[in-house]
Amino acid sequence: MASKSSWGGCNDVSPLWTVLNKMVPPRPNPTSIVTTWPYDSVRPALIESGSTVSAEEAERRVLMLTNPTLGAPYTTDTIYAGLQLILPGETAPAHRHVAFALRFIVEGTDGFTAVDGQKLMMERGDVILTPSWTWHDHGNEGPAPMIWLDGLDLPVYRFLPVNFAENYAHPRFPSELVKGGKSPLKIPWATVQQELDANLEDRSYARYDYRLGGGSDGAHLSRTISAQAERITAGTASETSQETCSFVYHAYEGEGYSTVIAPGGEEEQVIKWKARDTFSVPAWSSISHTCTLQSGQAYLFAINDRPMVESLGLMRRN
Ligand code: 1HN
Repeated sequence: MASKSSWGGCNDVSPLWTVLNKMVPPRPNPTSIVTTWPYDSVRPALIESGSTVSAEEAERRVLMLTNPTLGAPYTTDTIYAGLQLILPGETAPAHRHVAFALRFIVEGTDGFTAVDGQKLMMERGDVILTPSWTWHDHGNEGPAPMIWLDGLDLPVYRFLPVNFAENYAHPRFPSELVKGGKSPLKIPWATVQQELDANLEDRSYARYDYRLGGGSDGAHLSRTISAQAERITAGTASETSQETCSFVYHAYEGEGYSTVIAPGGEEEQVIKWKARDTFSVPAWSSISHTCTLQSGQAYLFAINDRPMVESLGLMRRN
């Protein structure tokens, strides 16, 4: 039973004046905290899960990246992320749900996601979209494990409880390989890196916001969560930014560190990263990325909640 509140002999009322400050704080106050998931720690556990449960049995064999202050499904206050494994020959059966998903491919070849009949092959760095209520299944026709980072808008459905799912009658939804591999539901890494590397000599830092259709004026990848990628030249740091968005960062290539000051916190946290590491950044954190390579570039991918924050008129930045 829910805990009872009462005041002045009246049931189911509670005095606002004792909690007003907490409800209307002097600055944005996310509950989630900066958390890191080094790939060297998560990968062995994920591979172990491969001998514990099959993809078919699990439906989705995923290690969720859970924020310690909130637990599942929270990686940040608004974003869910997890690492999913499909072994050679396995199928993750077809289903559909209201929640939107995007995937960033971390390792493996010849894996696929089929979305409403389009079979999309997965390659490292690709982003694959599963829009709300589209049938989707995954498979691995290659010789090695396929691993990717899932981003979903699941936390949204804790306050808008309208998410639900349906299983397809068969493991696979009928699909056909997409001709030429091109689809609005797949954004290859090469196109993103091309954007980031434009004017490489003039800019030590670049950010690319993923948009539907690829142009700079298209819509975000969904109405809830989207993604961005960043490039940092060796030996340089990005300017510090602070936004009312939260982020799940994933290092694509290179090495470096990010310095983060969470809202209300005085202490700077230094998050060291290299390729395939993941870390969460709460809303309204001050953040700057440094690439510690001797030469070349580091590339970061990040899932963000920009679409929600913008469309609700809540975007603020410094
Ligand atoms: C889901 O459907 C997938 O389709 C991945 O691969 C992760 C986490 C929670 C709920 C549904 C997928 C998920 C999920």
